[in-house]
Amino acid sequence: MAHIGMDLNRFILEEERRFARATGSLTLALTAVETATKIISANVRMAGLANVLGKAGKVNVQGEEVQKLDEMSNSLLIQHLSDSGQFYGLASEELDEAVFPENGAEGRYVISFDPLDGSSNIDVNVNIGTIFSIHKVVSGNEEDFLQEGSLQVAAGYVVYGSSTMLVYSTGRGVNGFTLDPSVGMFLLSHPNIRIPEKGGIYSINEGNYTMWDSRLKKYIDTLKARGTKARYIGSMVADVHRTLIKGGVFAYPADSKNKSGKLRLLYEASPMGFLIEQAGGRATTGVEDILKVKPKSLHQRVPVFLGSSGDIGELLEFL
Ligand code: AHM
Ligand code: MG
Repeated sequence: MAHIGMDLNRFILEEERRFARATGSLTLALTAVETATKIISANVRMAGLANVLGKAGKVNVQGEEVQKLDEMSNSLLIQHLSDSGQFYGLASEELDEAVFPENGAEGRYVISFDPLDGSSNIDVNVNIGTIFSIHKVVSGNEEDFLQEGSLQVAAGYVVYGSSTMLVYSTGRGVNGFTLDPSVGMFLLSHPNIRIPEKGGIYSINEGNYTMWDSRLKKYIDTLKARGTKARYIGSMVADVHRTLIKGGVFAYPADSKNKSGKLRLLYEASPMGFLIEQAGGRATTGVEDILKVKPKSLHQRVPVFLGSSGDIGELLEFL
């Protein structure tokens, strides 16, 4: 039985054991994500120092060239996920095209990920994160990445915040693990996360207000008139993490400049939508459920509205 403090590896193993036909492949796949994100976390914690030490000729104290944190995170994930042999293909927000690792030919899964989301926040010491989404291999080509979000076998994120947390779901609820840096292990800290049915917070970049549709303006004006709290970090992982725990609405809508919004379906909208819905909330483009959108391309963008079911229900009445 899961209990507070249980380590992530044991938790994943026990979850997979419940399936009679489980092969252990998903466990190995998730463990590769865990290992890579632990290393990314260690690098994020060193980021300020690495930048300072790296300023002189971009070489750090060990004489190595200082790599940008988002490039480093991307390389680490590609290396560890490829090495695991569990992934037939990888798609990264940082790469134009999908990668099909040599030793992944027998891999049962494809994974899409945003290696370091919220990268504009790196330099100002604000929370950032990694997001991932896993689907089964069905056709053995790029089409495998273009499956609906509802078909994800697992999705999750790691938030590099005041502590590092890994939150994931395999379709049986959402669980959160906090990294204990003294032993280097993720330990169960937030079992069975449920998003409140109604929250008192809205999260949107209001700098874009003049470019919004009048119906969205009216909705946000209504929340303001009611005295609803506004919180916007500008890192989706951190904003969604807060929404998951405290409830409310997170939105990145389409506007007159960005007709499909900013966030990517595969790397951001779909995995976060999966988690929010697994926790009892709702995720929509304003027109249809995010998890029902059939992706057309790897880097497709969609408008995103997600959060407490009560709040999203009200928002949809305005839209
Ligand atoms: P990134 O993947 O390049 O970091 O961009 C995505 C980020 C999200 O984390 C966040 O929700 C959004 O961009 C913030 O955008 P804006 O600065 O336009 O509000
Ligand atoms: Mg991103």
